[in-house]
Amino acid sequence: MPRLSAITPSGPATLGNYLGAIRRWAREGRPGDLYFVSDLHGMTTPYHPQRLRARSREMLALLVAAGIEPEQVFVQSDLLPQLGPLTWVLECSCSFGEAARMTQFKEKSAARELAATPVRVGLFTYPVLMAADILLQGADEVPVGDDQAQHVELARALARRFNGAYGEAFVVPEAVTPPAAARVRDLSDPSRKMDKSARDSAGVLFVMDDPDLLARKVRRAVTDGLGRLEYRPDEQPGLANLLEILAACTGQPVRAVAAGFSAYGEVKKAVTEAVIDELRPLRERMRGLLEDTTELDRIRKRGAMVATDRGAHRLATALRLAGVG
Ligand code: AQP
Repeated sequence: MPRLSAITPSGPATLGNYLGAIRRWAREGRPGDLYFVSDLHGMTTPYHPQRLRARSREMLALLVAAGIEPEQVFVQSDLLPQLGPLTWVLECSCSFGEAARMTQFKEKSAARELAATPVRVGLFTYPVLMAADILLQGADEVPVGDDQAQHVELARALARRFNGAYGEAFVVPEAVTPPAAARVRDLSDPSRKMDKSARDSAGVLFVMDDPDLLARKVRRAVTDGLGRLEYRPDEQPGLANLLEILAACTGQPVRAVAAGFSAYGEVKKAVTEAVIDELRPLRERMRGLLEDTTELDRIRKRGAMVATDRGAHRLATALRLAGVG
């Protein structure tokens, strides 16, 4: 049964997105799985339309460049004609209190209120849109981190409620914890994860950064004054992050990687080389796809068609059972 995963084009893709998610999707994905660029989720906080469009294209190119089968990828907004009505049907099954309990909404809306910027209704309702993403495709497994598990729980509750009240329309999905993957941290502040929409990008390695810039960012990575070449994430988080990146790029156990060095400078040099080697072919394939507009448009259209076909009967069933359409 299919698994569904997504990446939001809220900023340029980072090494964290690649090592922690996309590379794994490409290596471990099964034939029926689907991967999408969640551009509609990127509208829940202030954004620039042209930038969103450009980043969505880049993300689509990245998924394909990483080796995911082209017919397994799509851009979320291409499914708007289906997602719109399904989201409405699900919103009419979701209580206000249920949506208001979403921890991510509480945290993000509190942060916006603190900054005196308006909280968008879309930020409140987007977990229902996420339920529509999942239920439309009949995904039964949704690999998510802790921060998204509650949203999958909501999708489960809505699917069960609809099926119970109106008749069987949806597969009840399950949140699955992805196998331990690299958790890449910000090079300037290893207490934070490497984040594509970080305010300060000095410690963020972007997939499309050129080798000189990658080298500069790694050279300036925060370490410590202890001078101990060991893997101790609690005591030496900056060094541990560099060693983890190196381990993820070279496929070696992190402790084995740590044993090979006698100075921090050597670690940084090795990380720089490994990251450049890891990203170079990816960047070249991505650039090729971004330049070949016809090919990328063709991939996008085909992905949208596959996903639309897959969801069509489920939407039709849901609308019929709900007494509309
Ligand atoms: N630093 C990271 N290390 C490992 N994995 C990461 N992921 C994100 N950052 C790291 C994984 O990338 C996938 C897609 O992420 P997302 O678009 O859903 O958003 P996110 O998790 O919120 O990622 P960002 O980069 O931090 O973006 P913004 O700035 O939008 O919040 C997910 O599988 C995620 O685990």
